[in-house]
Amino acid sequence: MSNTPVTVLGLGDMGTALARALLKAGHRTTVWNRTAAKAEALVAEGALRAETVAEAVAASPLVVVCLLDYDSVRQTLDPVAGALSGTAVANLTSGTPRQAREMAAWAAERGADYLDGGIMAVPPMIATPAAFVLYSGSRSVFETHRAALDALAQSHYLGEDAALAPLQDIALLSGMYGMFSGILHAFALTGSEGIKAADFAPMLQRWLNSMSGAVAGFAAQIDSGDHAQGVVSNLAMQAAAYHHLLEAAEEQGVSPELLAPLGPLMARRVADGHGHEDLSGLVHLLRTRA
Ligand code: FVH
Repeated sequence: MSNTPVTVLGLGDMGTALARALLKAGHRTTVWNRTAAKAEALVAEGALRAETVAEAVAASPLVVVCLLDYDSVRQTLDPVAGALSGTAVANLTSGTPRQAREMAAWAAERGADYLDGGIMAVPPMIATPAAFVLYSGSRSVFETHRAALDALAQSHYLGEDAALAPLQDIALLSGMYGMFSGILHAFALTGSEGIKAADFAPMLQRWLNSMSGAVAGFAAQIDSGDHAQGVVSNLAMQAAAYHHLLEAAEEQGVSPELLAPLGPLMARRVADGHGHEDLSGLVHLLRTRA
């Protein structure tokens, strides 16, 4: 169904970008926000303002929720729970896999069709080719409302378990923050000798681009369980070299706190007899739940 009427609950930076994308794609877009003034710009662009959550939910078959966290989602939806039967709820609020499963159960008890989503974009990226959204939960909501969802970003449906989208969203963000940690440490280190960040940045970017090629190799080793497969730089060598990173930080007066946790993990894995393998074997030390 194209041009389905859509309601957007939550007009923070992200909710506003989502509502604007829906308007631009020609959807009748009803908006609600706790602080009503945030709806004004969108209303000027053609959105319909709902005075209450109940009015907003009644306005459209698809309700996109983009609030701060799952507590605010429950605070917003609890009072209208009785009116959700038959409504498709696409909750794009960030949360954990457990929260998504609980929200899906809560929605099912009220007869609502629930789709969870993880937005892999910042607001200016919405409705550009760079943005994608991970979805999990009701396949029927995803398929029925695909056109509206595609107006926001490229859509990826991961499966019926509502936890799948937040799990992979958080995994992607974890990878990102690991990379950001290394970037910040690298700039602190070069800055300790007065090298301007802008001068070092192109080399850092080149190195990270080339090292991102390791992702596929690690994945093959993790899936096969053979961490020695195709190893180029073995763990024993890397553990010894990693010590230099921590020592250099100390010598240069840079805190090693963003880098430090990896050192003991490498040492443990080498001590356990895996020095000939690759770094990918560290996943066994991270998985504390069988
Ligand atoms: N912005 C980003 O870069 C990221 C990208 C990836 C996905 N996240 C997640 O999207 C959710 C919303 O993020 P946001 O950027 O829109 O956040 P804010 O601009 O801070 O707006 C928060 C909205 O939530 C409303 N709100 C907060 N608490 C309550 C509550 N108890 N009851 C009802 N509404 C509530 C708030 O309303 P108001 O303060 O304007 O009245 C805003 O509408 C989020 O999960 C990100 O992690 C964004």
